[in-house]
Amino acid sequence: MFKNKEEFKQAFLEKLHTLYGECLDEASDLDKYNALGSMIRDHIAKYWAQTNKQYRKKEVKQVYYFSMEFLLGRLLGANLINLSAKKMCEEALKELGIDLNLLENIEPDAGLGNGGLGRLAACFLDSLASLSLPGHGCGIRYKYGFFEQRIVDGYQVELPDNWLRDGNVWEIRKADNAVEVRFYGNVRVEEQDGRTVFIHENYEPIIAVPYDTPIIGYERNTVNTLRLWSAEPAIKDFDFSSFSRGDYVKAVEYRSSVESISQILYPDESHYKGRELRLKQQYFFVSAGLQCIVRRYKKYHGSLKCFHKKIAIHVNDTHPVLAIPELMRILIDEEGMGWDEAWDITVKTISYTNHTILTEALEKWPVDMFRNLLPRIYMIVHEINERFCRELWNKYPGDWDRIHKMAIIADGQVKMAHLAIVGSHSINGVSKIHTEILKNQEMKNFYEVYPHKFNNKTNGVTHRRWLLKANPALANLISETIGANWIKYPIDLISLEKYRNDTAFLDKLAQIKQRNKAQLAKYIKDKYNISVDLYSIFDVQVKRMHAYKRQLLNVLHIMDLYNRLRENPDLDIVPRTFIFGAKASPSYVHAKTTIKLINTLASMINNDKRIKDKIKVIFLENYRVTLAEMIFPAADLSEQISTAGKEASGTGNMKFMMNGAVTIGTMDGANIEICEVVGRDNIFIFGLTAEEVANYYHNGGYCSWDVYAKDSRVKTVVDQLVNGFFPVAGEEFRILYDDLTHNNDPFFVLKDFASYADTQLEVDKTFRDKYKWQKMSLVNIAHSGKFSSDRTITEYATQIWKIKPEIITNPR
Ligand code: GPQ
Repeated sequence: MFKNKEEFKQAFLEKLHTLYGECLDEASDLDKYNALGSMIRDHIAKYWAQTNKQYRKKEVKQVYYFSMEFLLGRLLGANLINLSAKKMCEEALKELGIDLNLLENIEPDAGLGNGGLGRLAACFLDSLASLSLPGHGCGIRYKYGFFEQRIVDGYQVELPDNWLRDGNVWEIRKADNAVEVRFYGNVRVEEQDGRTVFIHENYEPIIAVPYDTPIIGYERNTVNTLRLWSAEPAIKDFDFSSFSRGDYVKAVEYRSSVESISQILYPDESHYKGRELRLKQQYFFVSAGLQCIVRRYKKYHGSLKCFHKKIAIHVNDTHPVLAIPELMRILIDEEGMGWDEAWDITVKTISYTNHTILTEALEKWPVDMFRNLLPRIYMIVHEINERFCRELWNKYPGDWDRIHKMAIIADGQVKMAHLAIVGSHSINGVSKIHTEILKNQEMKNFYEVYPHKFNNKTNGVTHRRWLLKANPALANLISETIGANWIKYPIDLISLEKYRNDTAFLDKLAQIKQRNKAQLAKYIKDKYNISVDLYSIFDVQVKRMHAYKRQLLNVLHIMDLYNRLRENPDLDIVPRTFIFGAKASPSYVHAKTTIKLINTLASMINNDKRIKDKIKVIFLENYRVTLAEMIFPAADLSEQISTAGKEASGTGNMKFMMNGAVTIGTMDGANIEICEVVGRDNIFIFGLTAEEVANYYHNGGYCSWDVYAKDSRVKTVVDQLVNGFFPVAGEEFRILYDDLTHNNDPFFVLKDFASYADTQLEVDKTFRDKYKWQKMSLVNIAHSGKFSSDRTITEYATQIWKIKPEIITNPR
């Protein structure tokens, strides 16, 4: 980035001058952070321009990843690494008396996502740029990101995440590229020169303004773009017509109703709630994004006839699926294309990823709401549905039931997943098992009609953030041992396999893990004043709080262990530190109650002198990307214990593995593929299989009460939820008790309890054999290359998007 430290220091001091008119000793940490960020932006500007210029000049095909969420986390550290400037920057700043680490900690997380789905999008952007692939992100610039979680008296309390308060040094507002998005109103149909035209009138116009963030590839010249849209009133300041009529209040209301569109990220993960504002958000960014892509394409190509040959649009779950009717609208209404040609282009342009089979996540918008908000788009969806149903009728004459089930519009609802399947050329699941479930169960009818559209793309995570950045000590050891090629070709990590019996190497691995554990322990001590045993097993479950992810299974097992310890304080166990991190959706009672349960249990256990500190329970508040970067490197055991068939893939499982944690998990999502590569000996598998679970769901035969009645350990811990064991809790945990017993335990927590507890005993036994454990850890790291998002993105690029790497030359 700079030739030498001297040059860097000079530039840094100048930056402080020009930005703030300050000398170093007057500058605040925030100013210093901004100066450094601004320097990086200056530096990459010419690469950014060169990237765009080359894409344009060579007319390379580009992909746009449309997503409601991009969970980026912090950018400073990641950018410095990708620019290979971290070391120099760190040293130069040090000479100025500045701690780079301290500046990194100034940056708020860009928390524009809920969890796995949003973080996957962020990993994909990193891999696209690092593989020199022409691919960009398109989303919403939420003013408030995912809420900040505080724990008060054991309860989750949500605070607004005002992440833009101190500005955002990475983004550039591009007011010139603003576009108009239209809501409400009505459609007038007219015949003009023998053609039917559709005129959308009396609509409410909204201005979409883009903010661009550079996405820097690792040791490449590539700088791609993440474009996030912000909603602004169409008429500057107030709606002057209302204003001049003296309707001041109405004018202000209009303004705030417009701004509300990009105000807040909805905190409901994998859960659909038919809110109009959410539908508005979806159309808002999809329409803005598409208009902007089409406008640029037309500028250089004139006609849109070959649009799909140069542009691919990927929709991340169904949230951006309005891209299908919106592209149809642009092609037909604005370009005057006929339906069939427009449809052909649209289907060839769009591809779709499904991220869950949970029915409560399926988006189904009420027809009335949809038609009222998006009258022209509704007409198009209606027409797509008519044509699709006709096609089905020809294929399945008389099979009303099937056609009704498959229709895009039925029972007063618009079914977004159906629209996504019909209007795209590729539908993928996110792990092998998930794709099989889609093909053979959830979307069976559609698979029968469009078998060629379905394919699997097992998820991956960027090893640059999750290993190189998060765990520099391990990354260094790996590079010293097998060379640094793995950073560009993560599959090379497999070379580590040959050290599996090298005790000297295994000792080095163990030392690094120990230091990472000490670092997390220090954080825990500083923040919660709890001391944890550095030689205990760090047993970690961090992810969104959900019934299907079964944090409750983990908790019930801890309660059982605690019971055994109280009976026998000398019980021979390896000490354990159970670590949780999880945010619950603010309205999800089961999830919030589980958080309260964990915290209640934690304070009981952590203060119980009788058990001699053998176990501790820690709930880490406000789990987010930045905290995750400290947690994964410190974990010994990775908890991936969802009900089999429910977790589409999981990606935390991959981050743990990459950092040498061993998995205890069910045969679910990507756990199955992790098991495949590391082998049964290097993972702890327990519980029902997806098939067994599906069988119980379809044919019955599971009675949780029987398990409760027969297994005394289960009965004891389940009873403890309501029998006064938690003295101050009263009836608080009754809903968990009821769910497990009277509601027949929908996620098979009790059914899997025995198998889980037995497997935990095996974990305990294995951990005592130091080298055995370290070897398992090593094997996990060595095989984690497959789970780099570089592998995933290469598959998307070659098999779905048909895009090729474009090496960006050095700009002048
Ligand atoms: N996922 Cl539908 C989310 O994070 N949010 C969602 O709204 C939906 C799915 C997750 C899914 O639960 C995980 O199993 C996946 O690993 C992840 O998406 C990425 O595919």
